[in-house]
Amino acid sequence: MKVRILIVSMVALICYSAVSAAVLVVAAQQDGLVADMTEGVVRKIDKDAGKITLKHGEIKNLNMPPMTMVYSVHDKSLLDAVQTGEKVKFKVINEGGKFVIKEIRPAAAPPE
Ligand SMILES: [Cu+2]
Repeated sequence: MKVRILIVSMVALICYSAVSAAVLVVAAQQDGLVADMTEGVVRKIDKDAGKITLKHGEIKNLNMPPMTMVYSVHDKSLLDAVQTGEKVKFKVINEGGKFVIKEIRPAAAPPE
């Protein structure tokens, strides 16, 4: 009888863990914490303001269709790696309603 209770408890615990993990992944995706690299072309760089204008493809983690728009960067030094007119790959997240680029690099560069 004790063994049976133990097995039932273990199964319950495993199910609970699996559900918790799945819920966390979904929550992270909705917050944009799990972000894919998106392709884009640099239209304009404003280093003083820490902003970059990108013509970008679909951004799956933000559910955003292709368009041209201005983004803030997490750190102004990120802008040193790219140039106007260049094809880039970037990672953007939604930080409390504000889209912030966390990572950006020339599309030709190998991933780190
Ligand atoms: Cu956009």
